[in-house]
Amino acid sequence: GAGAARVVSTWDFGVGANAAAWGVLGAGGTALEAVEAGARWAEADLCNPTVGRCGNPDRDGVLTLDASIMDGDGRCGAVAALEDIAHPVSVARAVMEKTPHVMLVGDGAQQFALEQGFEKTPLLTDGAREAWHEWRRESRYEPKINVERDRIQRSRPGDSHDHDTLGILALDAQGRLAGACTTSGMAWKLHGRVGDSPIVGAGLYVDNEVGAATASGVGEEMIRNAASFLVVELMRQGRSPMDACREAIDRVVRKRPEASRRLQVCFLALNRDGEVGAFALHEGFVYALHDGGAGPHERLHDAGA
Ligand code: SD4
Repeated sequence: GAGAARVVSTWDFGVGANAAAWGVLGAGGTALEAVEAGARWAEADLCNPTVGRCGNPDRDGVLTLDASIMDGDGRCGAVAALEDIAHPVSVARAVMEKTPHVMLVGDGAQQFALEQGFEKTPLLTDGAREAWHEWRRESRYEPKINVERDRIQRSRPGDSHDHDTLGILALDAQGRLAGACTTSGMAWKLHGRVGDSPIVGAGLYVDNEVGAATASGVGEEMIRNAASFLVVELMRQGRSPMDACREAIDRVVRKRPEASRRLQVCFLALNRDGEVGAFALHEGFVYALHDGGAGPHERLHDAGA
C-alpha cells in the first residue's frame, strides 16, 4: 500500500496531473518520479493555454517554457525561456541529475536538451497563434485575475475549468517530498521574461524536514517575496500549511497593496505529515488532492486577504 502517500496540484486540471502522479506513487514510486509524471501530463494537455504545448506565446509570438523540479533532499533543476521542447520538466530533471548546475536558460537550455536526446518540436498551436493575432490588435499587457476561467466560461457556458500553471507536490510512502512546477508563463509577456515557476524558492520549494510549497499567479510577486521559500520557512516555524500560505499572501499585499487588487497570487503547501493547505489573494483558486482514497477530488479554496 502507499500508506500516507499523497499528491496535490494547482487548479482543477490538477486532477489529471494527480492521476498521472498517482500511477507512480500508488505503485510505490518516489515522490520525485511522481511529480515529474504529473507535470508531463499537464505539459502534454492540448487544452491548457498556460502550460506546455498548448501555451500562449509572448509578445513576439514565441512560446517559451519555464519549469523546475525539486527533491526534498535539496537537489533541484530548472529551465527557463526554453523553446520547442515538449517536456521542460524532464529537461529540468536532467539539469538536476546530469549537470553540476541548477538552472539553464534559453538557447543553452535547448542545446542541453537536444544533447540529452529530447526532440525539437514546434509547439505553438493554431489556437495559440490565433489568440496572439487577436491580442496584437490592442497589444495591452493586462493580466486578468483568473485568466482562463473567464475565457473558457465564455466559450463553453457552464464549464468552469481553470487552466493555468501546474504546481504539483507529492509525499511518497517513504516520507519523501518532491515538487515540480511547469508553465508557459504570463501570456504576452516580453520576450525573455522569466517568471517564478523555474526559480527555486519563488515558484517552488521543497524540504524533507518541513514540507513543500508551490505558487501560481503573477510570478513577479512570488519572486519579489521569495514566496515558496517563505511558505516553507513559515511551516518550519510551526504554521500549518494553510496559515503559512495565508501569511505569505499577507506579505504580498503589504508589499504592494495597490497592485494586489488587480493581480492573482495563489499558494499551495503540503507538510511532511501530509497536511495540505492553500490560500489565494482573490477568489477562484482551486487545487486537487489525491490520497488514494475514494478517488481524486477537488477542494475549492475560499479566497480572502
Ligand atoms: C508566471 N506564475 O510565469 C506563472 C504564471 C501562472 O497561471 O501561474 N499563470 O508568472
